[in-house]
Amino acid sequence: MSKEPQRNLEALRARIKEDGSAVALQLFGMTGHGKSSLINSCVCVLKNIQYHNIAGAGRSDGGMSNKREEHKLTKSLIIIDNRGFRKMMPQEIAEACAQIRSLRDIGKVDWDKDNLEETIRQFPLKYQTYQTEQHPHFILPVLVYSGAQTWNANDAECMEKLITNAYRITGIHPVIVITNRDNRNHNSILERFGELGAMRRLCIQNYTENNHQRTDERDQQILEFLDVCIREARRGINMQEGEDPQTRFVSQASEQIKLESDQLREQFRQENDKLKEAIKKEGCSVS
Ligand SMILES: Nc1nc2c(ncn2[C@@H]2O[C@H](COP(=O)(O)OP(=O)(O)OP(=O)(O)O)[C@@H](O)[C@H]2O)c(=O)[nH]1
Ligand SMILES: [Mg+2]
Repeated sequence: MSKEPQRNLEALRARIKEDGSAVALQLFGMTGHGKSSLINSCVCVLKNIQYHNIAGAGRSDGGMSNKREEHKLTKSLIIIDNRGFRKMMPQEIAEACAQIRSLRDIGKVDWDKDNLEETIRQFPLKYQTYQTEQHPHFILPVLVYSGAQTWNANDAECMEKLITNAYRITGIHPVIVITNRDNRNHNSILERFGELGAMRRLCIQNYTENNHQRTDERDQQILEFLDVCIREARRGINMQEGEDPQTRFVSQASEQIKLESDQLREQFRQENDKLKEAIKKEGCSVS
């Protein structure tokens, strides 16, 4: 191989490693779409080391990710694995918003639970971190979708909700990663995300347990993904310049509390309607 492409790869790798912006790449996506594999790929390519399944990608015992787990990529860049969405119900979207708003700890993720209590518990704790130098990294949402999947109307609706919410919170669109680039579906999925307004979209072939032979082409895809993420995060950080981080956090936390309490109210209303219906069937009247 000519030395030129290799030099380009090295330059790209060095640029990413030298960047000092405190950024957390927060992964989202349906279960089994390649989030943990993306982390494995980033670690081995960026550190230029042998592939290891450090993020616990698709184990044969079915034990896929059920928690948020941080992996350090450089001195200032981290990537956070996530539990995969199951159906992208409203609760799952609300929980994703809480993560993007820095209102959740690393650890177990429960998409189905009503988490208003957790938001209220986290609010003062995270608020305090803004009074120290330890305040959270800029969170860049990254949405992972498999190019081997067939796109359907439900997917479109759910993905749009996530993209819109992430944009409202961070001021930038999530970065979209289409995995399984070898699958011929990937181009049409790329277009669908474009129709939803996502600006930064990349197709990659992850390194996996069955296929982790390093190639320059695949290394390049991963490094370009990280480079795009850093540039997008910097854009987001610049947009927030001049805003007081603490005030911004309070406003975001208040929005989250409103979102979760509206959802709870709607849930109670539906349960109440069901109850009234059941009582009516029994022949009693309810006011
Ligand atoms: N061919 C191919 N397989 C992939 C790719 N990415 C992931 N896989 C495979 O897809 C399966 C699921 O990948 P994971 O990385 O565990 O998916 P995940 O999104 O972390 O899943 P959850 O943890 O359940 O949310 C594994 O068997 C991977 O080897 C890819 O780009 N190409
Ligand atoms: Mg996983």
